[in-house]
Amino acid sequence: MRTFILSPAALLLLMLPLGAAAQTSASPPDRTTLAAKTKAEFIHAWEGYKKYATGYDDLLPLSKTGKNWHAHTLMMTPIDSLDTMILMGMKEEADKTRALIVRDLSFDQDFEVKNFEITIRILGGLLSSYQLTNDKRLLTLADDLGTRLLPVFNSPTGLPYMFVNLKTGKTSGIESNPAEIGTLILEFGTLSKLTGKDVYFTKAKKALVELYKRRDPKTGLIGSSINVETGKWISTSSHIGGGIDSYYEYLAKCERLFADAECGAMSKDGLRAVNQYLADETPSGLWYGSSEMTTGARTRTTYGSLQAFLPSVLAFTGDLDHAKRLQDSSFKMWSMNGIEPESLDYKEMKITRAGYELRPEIIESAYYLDRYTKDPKYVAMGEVMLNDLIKYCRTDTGYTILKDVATKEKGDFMHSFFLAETLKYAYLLFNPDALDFKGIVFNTEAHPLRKTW
Ligand code: DMJ
Repeated sequence: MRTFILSPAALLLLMLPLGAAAQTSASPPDRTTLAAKTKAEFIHAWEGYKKYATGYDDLLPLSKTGKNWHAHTLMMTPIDSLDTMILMGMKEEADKTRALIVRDLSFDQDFEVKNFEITIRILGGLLSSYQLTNDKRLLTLADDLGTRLLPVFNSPTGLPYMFVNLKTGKTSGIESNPAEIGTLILEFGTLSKLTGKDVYFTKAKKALVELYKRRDPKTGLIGSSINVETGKWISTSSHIGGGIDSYYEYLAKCERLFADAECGAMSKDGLRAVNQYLADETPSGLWYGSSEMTTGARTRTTYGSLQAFLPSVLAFTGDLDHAKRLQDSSFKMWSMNGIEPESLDYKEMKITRAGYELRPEIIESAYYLDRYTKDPKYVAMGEVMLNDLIKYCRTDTGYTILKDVATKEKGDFMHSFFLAETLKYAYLLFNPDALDFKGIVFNTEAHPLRKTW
C-alpha cells in the first residue's frame, strides 16, 4: 500500500485555487534566483558527466563511470547539452565542448543506430547548435549524418525502418510506431532548408503523410505499432503515451516551422480525435487514457510522465482550456509522491509503473503554459519540481533516475535528455528572456530550431 505525502509547497499549490497560489505564498517565486539555481544544478550534472563519463554517451552516476549506446561513442551527452550551455550563457564551456565535438565526432561507424533517437538527439542537437553559433562544421556533421540515415526511408511504403547501419546503410526493424515514424520532419526538414537538399524534407514529410493516411477512417485515431513494409497496423491500441506522443507534437510544429498547411490540417484532425476519444473527464480532473483505435472504446485509464507533454502541444495549438486542466492533473500526479511515476491509473489514483526517468515533459508543459498565460502558478510549480529533483534525484556525481517514486530508491543512469530538456525547460521557465520563444520551435529533445528561411 503506497502512502501519498505531499510536500508543504505542493500542498499549498493544490489547496489554493490554482493561480492564487503563487501570489499568496509567503514569498513569491523569484525567477532570477531560481534560474541561477537551475544553472548551478546543470553545472553539477555536466561536471559529473565530464569527471566520470568523458568519452561515453551517458553517465552512470552510482557506478561512477559511463556507458555507450553502441561500439563507439556518438557523444550523446555533449551534443544534447551544448545548446543548453549556450542558452545558460556558459560561453567558455560551450566553446570547449563544441571544439571537442568537431574534433572527435565521426559517423563513419560500422554499427546500427535507432533512427528516431539519433535524429532527435544528435541531428537536432547539431542543427540547433549550428544555428546558435554559426559554426558551419556542425552543419557539415549534420549533413553527413542525414545522408547516412536516409536509407531508412527506402521501404515499399515510405514509412521508415527503425534501424540503419551508419556505414553500410543496411536497414532493419520493420515493426515501428507513430512516434518513431512521425518525429523526423523538424530535423530533416530543417536540414533541407539549411543545405538546399530537398530530399530530407521530402522523405520525412512522405513518412508523416503515409502514417496519417493509415488513421482509422471512422475515429481518426492511430494505433501504436505498424509494419513499415505492408503499412498494416500490428497494434490498434491508441493513446498519447510513449510510441505515439511526439507524432502529434511534430504535426503541429511542422505547420509552424515550415508554414505547411497540410501538416496543420493533419494536426487539427489528429487532435480532434484525441480529444474526442482519449480525453477522460473524471472526478479527479481531466486525463487522457487509451482507447481501441477502430471504435474509440476506452481500454485503459493510465497516464504518466511521458503523457505530460500534451499540455504543451494543446497550449501551442491554442487549446488553453484543456492544456491548463491537464497540467493541473499532471501536477497532481507529481505531488502524490513529490516526483511523478512512469504510469498512474488515474481512476484508482494508483501507481502502475513506479520508476522516474528524469523526464522533462511536465516541466516543458509548465514552461509553455507560463509563456501563453503568464500565470505565476506555473513558475511556482516549477519551483516545487526543481526542489523535488534536487531532493530526490541528485547524487554527489550528478543526477540519477529513480526505481520507485514512492520509496525514492535510486537507479543508476543519467539520460542525456536531463541536460538537453529537463534542466533547459526549467531554466527557460525561470529565465524566459534567454530565448525568443515565438521565433523558434523546439524539437522533441528541446533543441530550438529557428526559421531562417
Ligand atoms: C526524450 O528523448 C524525448 O523528449 C522523447 O520525445 C520522449 N522521451 C524522452 C524524454 O522523456
